Amino acid sequence: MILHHWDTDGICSASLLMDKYGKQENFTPKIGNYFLDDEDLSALRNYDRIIITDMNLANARELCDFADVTIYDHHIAKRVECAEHINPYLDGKSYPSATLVIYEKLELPLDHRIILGMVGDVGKKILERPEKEIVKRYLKKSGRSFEEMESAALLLDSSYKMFKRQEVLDNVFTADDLDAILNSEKLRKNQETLEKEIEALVSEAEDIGKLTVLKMRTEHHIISAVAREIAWGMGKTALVLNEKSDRDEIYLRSPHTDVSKYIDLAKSRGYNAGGKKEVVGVVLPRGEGRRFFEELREDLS
Ligand SMILES: [Mn+2]
Repeated sequence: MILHHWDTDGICSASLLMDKYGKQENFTPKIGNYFLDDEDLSALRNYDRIIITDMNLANARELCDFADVTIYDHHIAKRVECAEHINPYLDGKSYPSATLVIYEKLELPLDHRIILGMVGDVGKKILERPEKEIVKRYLKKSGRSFEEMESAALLLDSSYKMFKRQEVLDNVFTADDLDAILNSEKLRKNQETLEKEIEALVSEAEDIGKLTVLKMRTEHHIISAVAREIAWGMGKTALVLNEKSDRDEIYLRSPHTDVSKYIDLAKSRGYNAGGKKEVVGVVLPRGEGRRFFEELREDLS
């Protein structure tokens, strides 16, 4: 059983692992959950061998109660002692993708999946990192363009953005064929729907001086894409609230200011929060988003 993240890097990592460990069943936590809930755990209880990739699951240890666990990852993480834990971060090394960890560790041939993992996770910025040499080597060898890599990563990411968990799982079995990704009718349809929706939402954003704010309601997993469009398009800090049927989400992105202190503020309120210097993502119980959104708006104004 291979348990993986729902994004391009997770899909490509699972596909690479199947080359090594054989075709097998795969699983992803519910989209948006960085942990296994009770339903997930009981579904996994039938497996005595589980490989986790591209996810730092809060409760991975629980799998060791019934399975041999191996982890291939690149996130900031603490060592899971009961598992075979392969993550260069544990030795202080930062890798742009889990696909690159797997590529090196298992000495696999270089193909598009290794590149897609990196492009999916870090985008164009990969061309400013030392790993750009690997990207260039692949593009030269294959005759493909960097733009094709970007398109394929967006297409694979469209499944989780549309909240299609089964489609994410299915994508693992076509990810070894780059043309199958690029020509997939269903993925293209997803992408079209998402682009239209993002464009419509971005046009609703309100410019209030130092800040651009947006309150929206969508079930799709696009808050980060919407905030990025607003922040980069307007050149201002973007603050976005999404009120979903089961939870509220807040996303803050600044093109120039360090906003990471708001991660701790959100955590101190008991909310789920994460991010980096320039981005903050917060998940709140349904109905609690508005108050925190107004507080952030005031503080940032
Ligand atoms: Mn990743």
